[in-house]
Amino acid sequence: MGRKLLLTHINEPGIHTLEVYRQKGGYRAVEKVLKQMTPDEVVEEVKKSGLRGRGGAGFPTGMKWSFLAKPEGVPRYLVCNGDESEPGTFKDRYLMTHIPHALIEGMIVSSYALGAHTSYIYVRGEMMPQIRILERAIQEAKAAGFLGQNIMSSGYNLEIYVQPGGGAYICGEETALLESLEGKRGNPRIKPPFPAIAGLYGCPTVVNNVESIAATVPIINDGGEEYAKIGIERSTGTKLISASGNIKNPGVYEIELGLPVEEFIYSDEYCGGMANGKRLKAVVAGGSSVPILPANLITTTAAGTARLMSYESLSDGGFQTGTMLGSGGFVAFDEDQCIVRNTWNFARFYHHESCGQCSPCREGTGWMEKVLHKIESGHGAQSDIDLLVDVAKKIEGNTICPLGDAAAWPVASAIRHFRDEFEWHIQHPGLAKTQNYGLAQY
Ligand code: L3W
Ligand code: SF4
Repeated sequence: MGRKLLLTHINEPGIHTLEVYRQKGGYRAVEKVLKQMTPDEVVEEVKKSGLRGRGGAGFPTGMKWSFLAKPEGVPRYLVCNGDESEPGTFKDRYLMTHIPHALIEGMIVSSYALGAHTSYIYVRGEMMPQIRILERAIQEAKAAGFLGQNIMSSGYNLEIYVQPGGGAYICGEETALLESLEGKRGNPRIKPPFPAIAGLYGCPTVVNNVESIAATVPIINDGGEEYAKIGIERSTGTKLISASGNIKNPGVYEIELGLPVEEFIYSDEYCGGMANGKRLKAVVAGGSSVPILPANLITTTAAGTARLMSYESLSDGGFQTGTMLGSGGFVAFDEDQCIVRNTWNFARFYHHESCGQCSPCREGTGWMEKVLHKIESGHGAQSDIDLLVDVAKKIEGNTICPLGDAAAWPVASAIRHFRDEFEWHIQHPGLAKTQNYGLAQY
């Protein structure tokens, strides 16, 4: 059994309540930081842990915290990004639903480390049950003296507010989220300046994912060095993976980083193998924003070694043969799934969610959706494949925020690895409407 740090007590009846959470050792990290540690010592511990952002980019959390500007007399903010909208990703919702105090405790620890006295949890607007659960957890924590004025007689004050999201995927991009939190349309800002310098209301702000913030609790309880012993290379600790698609056991799993991908897919402890005796065809390992890989490349790296669930191993070989851990949205496709249709589905999503500020993304996502639909519906031409590659290339790296890249990579990688299937669709327009290409021709 892999080690669990976040989901250890997930099956404990009543763990969503303060009472049971405390019985299981909850709020020890708050006591420890407020009574025994300075804010800088907390930052140092998180740096030692090697924790990397769990929302998708994998940026070192301790380093992000140490970038926070501290001008005299200017408030600093911690904003938790709970806008989880990445297709294939549902681990933050799981954590907030079942063990909300893990997030609230992490918010207190992190806010203290950053010197924030007002912090926000921005939760995807559709997640009303989770918003209510968090509000209840905040009330409980406040009644128990873990929030408010002079927490545990430490002189530290903190209020946490839950803000329902604006209803768009782009509001999960950190600067769009800050715009939305300020009451404006969620349009991404140009970076730099990064939020650490000019964030919410122009003040220094750290934006961290739900899972990253919750991870600070075991880091403080056990120490950063202990946390760093788990995992592999620069991928330390555990990671929540949302597993879905044609597997036997879809769900949220906590893995030790470094677990072989093959074991994750086929072990009964995790996905349990492919459903209905089908064969694996492809995997999207980190949510819809990352390159798709065929079965052989998801289990083996460019160097011929076993591919591991880690930031480094999943991206081994770059975008030619690798993908990304991203937000840990692991979607497995079996031999019956149509790659062209799936790619069109993703493209439709990104076109719909593009905020429209930059031309390559606004126009390019629209073109990709149209051309993919043309191929999928049996009206494609051979030249459409190169057109798609060309449009994807023109988007990549030329936009304000990562949504442009996120729209381009799935298309470019699907064509790179499954070009035959796109060609087959074009050459068999009648068949393509009713049959899938399957694995037969590989
Ligand atoms: C100060 C510097 N701060 C970087 C900070 C920056 C941000 C973090 C990472 O996109 C990815 C995206 C999606 N001074 C700094 C600095 N920072 N340099 O570090 O920044 P960045 O730009 O690498 O990424 P990002 O804008 O945070 C996130 C991918 O995640 N993704 C999306 C997932 C969506 C969800 C969801 O729905 N919950 O997780 C999945 O793969 O494509 O590449 O904080 O400020 N010099
Ligand atoms: Fe908006 Fe797309 Fe530009 Fe991001 S890349 S700012 S979503 S138009």
